[in-house]
Amino acid sequence: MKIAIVCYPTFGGSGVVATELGLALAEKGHEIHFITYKQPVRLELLSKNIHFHEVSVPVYPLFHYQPYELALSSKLVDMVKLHKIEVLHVHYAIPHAYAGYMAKKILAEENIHIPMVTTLHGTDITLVGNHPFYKPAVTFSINNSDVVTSVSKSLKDDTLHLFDIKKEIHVVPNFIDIPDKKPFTDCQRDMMASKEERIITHVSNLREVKRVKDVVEVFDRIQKKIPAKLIIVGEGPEREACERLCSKKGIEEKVLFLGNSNEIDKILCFTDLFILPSEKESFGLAALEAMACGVPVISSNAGGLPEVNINGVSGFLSDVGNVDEMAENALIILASDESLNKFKNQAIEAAMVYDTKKIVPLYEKLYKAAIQQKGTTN
Ligand code: GMT
Repeated sequence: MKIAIVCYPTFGGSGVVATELGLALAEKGHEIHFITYKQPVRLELLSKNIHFHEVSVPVYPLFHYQPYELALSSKLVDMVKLHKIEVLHVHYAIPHAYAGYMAKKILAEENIHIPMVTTLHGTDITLVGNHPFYKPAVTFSINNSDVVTSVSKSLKDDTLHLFDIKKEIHVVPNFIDIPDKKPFTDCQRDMMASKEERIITHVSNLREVKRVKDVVEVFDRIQKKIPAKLIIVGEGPEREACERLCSKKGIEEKVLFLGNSNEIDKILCFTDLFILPSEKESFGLAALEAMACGVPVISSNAGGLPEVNINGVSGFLSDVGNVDEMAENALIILASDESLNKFKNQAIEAAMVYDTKKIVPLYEKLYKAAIQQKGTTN
C-alpha cells in the first residue's frame, strides 16, 4: 500500500509512534510518505520505501498566525496526486484530522477518493481537544474520518464520554520492538553512578501534566533509604521548578537533568527503575519503552497506564499524587538484586503484549478495509 503519515515531528509520544509505525510498515514493503513540517526526530535515515515531504508555511506579515492547516491540506492534495497515495493516516486530531478532511474534500472534487484514518493519542482529546475553542472542529473531524483509532481503551472511553462521537473507535495500542532490546548488556553504567547506587529515570516533555515534581518527591524519599541517582530526560516548562525543588531538598548532586535525548535506549539500559506519576496519560509510551528494556515502572494509575503497567508485575500503580506509596513501592522493587531482577524480567514479559509484530498488522487490516470502502465518508 502507499500510505501518507501526518504527525508532529518533535519529541513526544504521538510523533514517535507515527514514525515507528511508518518504519515498520516500510520494512514490510509498504511505500510510506511522511508529511509534516520537519523531519521526525526518530526518522534519522531515509531508507528504502520511506519518503519525507516537508510542509513549508511562508511567513506573511499580515497573518498574526501563519495558516499551517491550509499549507498541510494543500501539500496532502499535491502528494496524494503525485504519489498515488491510497490511504492517509493522521496522528493527533488537532489540526491533522481537520487538515486531512479538507484535503479529502478538495481531492473528491477531482474524483479522487482517499480514505483517512485518524489516530487519537491523548491530549488531543483530554487536554486540548476538549477545550470549547476546539471541541466542535475536533468532533467534526473525528466523525468525518473513515476510520478512527485510539491508543488505549481508556482513551476510547474518554473520547466517547467527552465528545458526541458517531463513529466506531478501534483500540490499536502503541507498540514496541522487543527483539532489538538487549536489557542486560554492559552499558556504561559506571559513568552515571557507583556500583551500590540504584539509577532511577524519568523521561517526558516536563509539562505540568507529567507531575515531574512528584518524581523528585518520590526520589527524595528513596534516596533517604538507599543510595540512588535520578536522571531526568526531556525539556519543558517544569524543569526550572524541579531544579529549584532539588536544591531546596539538598539533593541536586544526586539529580541529573539531561535535556532532550535521541538515545533513550542507552539511558534505559543502565536504569533500575522508571517513574511516571502523570496526572493524565492516555497510554504511557515512555513506560512501555522502559519495560521493553527490562526496567520496572512506578506510575500513577491515570488513564491508560493500568493497561500498560501491570500492578505488582511490571511495577506498581498508585493514585495520582500519592508520592509516599510510590516511594514505598519503589523500595520494594529496589530492596534486593533478587527482587529487582524479578521485576525486570516481569517488565519485559508484560511489554511483549505490545510487540510491533502483533500491533502493526492491526493497522494494516484497518487500512485495507478503508481502501476497500474507498473513503466514502462524506
Ligand atoms: O505525553 C505527551 O504529552 C505527549 C503526547 C503526544 O501527543 O505526543 O503523548 C500522548 O500520546 C502518546 C502516544 O500515543 C501516549 O503514550 C501518551 O500517554 C499521550 N499523553 C497523554 O495522554 C498526556
